[in-house]
Amino acid sequence: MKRLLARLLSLLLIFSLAQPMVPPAGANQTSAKVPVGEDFFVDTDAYEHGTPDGVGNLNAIFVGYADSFGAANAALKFQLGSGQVDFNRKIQSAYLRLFLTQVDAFQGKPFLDLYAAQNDSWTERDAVLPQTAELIERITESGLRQNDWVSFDVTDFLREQSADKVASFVLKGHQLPPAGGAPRIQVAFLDKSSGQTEKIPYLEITYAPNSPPTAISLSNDSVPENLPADTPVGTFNATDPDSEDQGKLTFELTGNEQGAFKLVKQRAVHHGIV
Ligand SMILES: [Ca+2]
Ligand SMILES: [Ca+2]
Repeated sequence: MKRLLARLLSLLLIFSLAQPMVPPAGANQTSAKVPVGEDFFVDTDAYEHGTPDGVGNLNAIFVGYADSFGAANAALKFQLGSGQVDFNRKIQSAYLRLFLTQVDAFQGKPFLDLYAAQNDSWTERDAVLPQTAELIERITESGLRQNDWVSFDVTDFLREQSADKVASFVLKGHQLPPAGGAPRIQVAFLDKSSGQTEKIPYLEITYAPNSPPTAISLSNDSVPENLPADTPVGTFNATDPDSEDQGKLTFELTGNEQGAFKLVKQRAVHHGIV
């Protein structure tokens, strides 16, 4: 009787110490910052590396309408593979951020339209705008300030890039001048060729917090004495609130120095059998 009690206590101890393990891959990292990989703009000409913006910055990308150059439109591409973004985790939010070095509102009000692009095969060297897909967001003049960041919510589009792991965007402003005058209604931000790494476009991705597993249970936690070795005792079960961890929980036994119990069939599923 005493031995049985001791064994039961031992089993309870093991149960209390058996912890479901979650995959460690980048689990502690709450966000990722991805700098732009390709960027250019076109107006009457094409600018792989940008151009002077007239307020002290070289390598600027222009978007909008200027009397001397017509409509300027830009494209940006971000590489999301090679450890940049973990698509196995739930992406809570993603923002495209631009630091505006210049905002011109002469004879009109600038705005920025951000479009998705499905074609990722373009290069800044070719400087041909990829075809635009859906309009993701328009930011009007009140949201455009010189020497400040502007942020576009690209969460849904970024989640859709888990297959090809490349995100392409097109930025457009006014395509035609307002009636009369010589308008300059445009913004500028820095091409990656500027080398100003703190101010070039980037994506900021925030992952959903990872919660610990819940509802840990053992189907049976008592066993008669003197049974043959390897007699099954019970089955562990646990659930995890994070969708990316579904089907990936494993268990391990701790506090089992004497080897009285072992886990068999430890699989990358919810079940471990003591
Ligand atoms: Ca460039
Ligand atoms: Ca893509």
